[in-house]
Amino acid sequence: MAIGQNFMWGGASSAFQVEGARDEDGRGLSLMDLRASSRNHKQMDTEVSVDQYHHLQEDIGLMKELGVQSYRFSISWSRVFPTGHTDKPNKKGIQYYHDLIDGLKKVGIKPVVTMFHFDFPKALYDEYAGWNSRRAIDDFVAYGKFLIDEYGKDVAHWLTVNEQGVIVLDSELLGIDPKQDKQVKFQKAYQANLYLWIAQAKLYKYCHEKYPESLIGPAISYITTIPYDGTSEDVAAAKELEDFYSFAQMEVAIKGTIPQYFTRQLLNIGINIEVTKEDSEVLKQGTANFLGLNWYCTTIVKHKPNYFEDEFIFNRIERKQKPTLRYTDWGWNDDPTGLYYGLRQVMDRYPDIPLMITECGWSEKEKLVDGKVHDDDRIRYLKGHVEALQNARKDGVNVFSFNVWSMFDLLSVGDGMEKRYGLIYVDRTDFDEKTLKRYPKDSYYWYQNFIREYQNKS
Ligand code: BGP
Repeated sequence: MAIGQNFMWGGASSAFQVEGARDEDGRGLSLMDLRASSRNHKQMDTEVSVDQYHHLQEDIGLMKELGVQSYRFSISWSRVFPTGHTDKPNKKGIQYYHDLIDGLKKVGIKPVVTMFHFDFPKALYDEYAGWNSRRAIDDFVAYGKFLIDEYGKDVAHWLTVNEQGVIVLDSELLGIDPKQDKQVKFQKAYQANLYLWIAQAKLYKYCHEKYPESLIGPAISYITTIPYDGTSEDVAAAKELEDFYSFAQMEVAIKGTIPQYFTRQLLNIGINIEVTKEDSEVLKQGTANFLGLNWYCTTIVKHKPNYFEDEFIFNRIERKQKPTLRYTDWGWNDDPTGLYYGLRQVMDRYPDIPLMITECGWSEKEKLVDGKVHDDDRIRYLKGHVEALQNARKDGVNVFSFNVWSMFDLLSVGDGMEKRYGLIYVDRTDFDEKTLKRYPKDSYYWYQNFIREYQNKS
């Protein structure tokens, strides 16, 4: 694809982070709702969130005005199937996503649809402990096949699972008690990791058979990992962490085999994953034909003195900051060259696989003043990253879409409404729903102008 041709500039969100309407129209609860209600007061308020459910047409209108070509969102499994099982569909839930997809189509925006973005149905968790059981594979596959059958004629880009690397490390997302013994926790989490891989392989295969033209793959948390200084130990540590955390996920999706470095890393800490012959066959037979990359910042690592001991990679490094880089209040840096370098690395490994940036963004604590938000730091971050992406394309990287995280202010997974990412401000705080009115920030107008100019040039 030549530069400029059919490129999709867009924005992203996920169901529990924007929809609200938690208890409406027959929706069932998810594990994210439980996590939310275990927090103080209304922080992480999935009950209302930023209420996209009731602002759908207005939000689509704002995206149309912005001039984007894609909107990445996720489907809430428990809105479509409140019990998690496909034999009990929720008509209103199914209709909501038809309305969203049709609404986008009408204004020329392509839907990029995530099947599972952290929000596992509570009912299935109560039944058999969710991803901690092999039974989750069949239920997820049935749900995913339903989505492909129901929406597939209007959806050309599917993302199966969002950030599996994060799900496995944040055991609450798997319903595993975070206070449990570390060894037990990791054993369960990495076994669940296998079940997630198997389920996705089955869906890749199904989608290729049913819609050979469509693209389907995972949304990987890709953290480009940089050595702190020039020592070979730091270079090796950076490679090992990046391989274990990000590339192992890509390898399984694209090649259908579990890399030895991944298995060895787990064996080092006494974790042995049960992989049957049949599992290996399933992984081989179903592979992704594109990759979504959630890319925010680089991680800069320094090795610890015990570097060559048989220890988990996470314990053998420390994360460092570079004074030359800007950081958000949450310690995420602005390092666009890291994106360029990361994309080059992915191209080296998978030259034939099209890539999409499924998330990329800058967080701030923000206040509305006279109906405006002057988010210059976000503009600077985005400018740098779209430029890095274009440089990667000039060098032959087949990246065909960039989706800003996030289109609207939404519930941050870690920090509720305090940590804002949106191009569009939503008038609410953690503890006060306020008016929920939408206000385009300065970055919205910057992006609008950028997209226009890009189109005029190409
Ligand atoms: C990714 C998730 C998103 C989003 C983002 C920012 O891990 O896919 O859902 O939230 O990171 O993270 P946070 O909200 O913790 O700042």
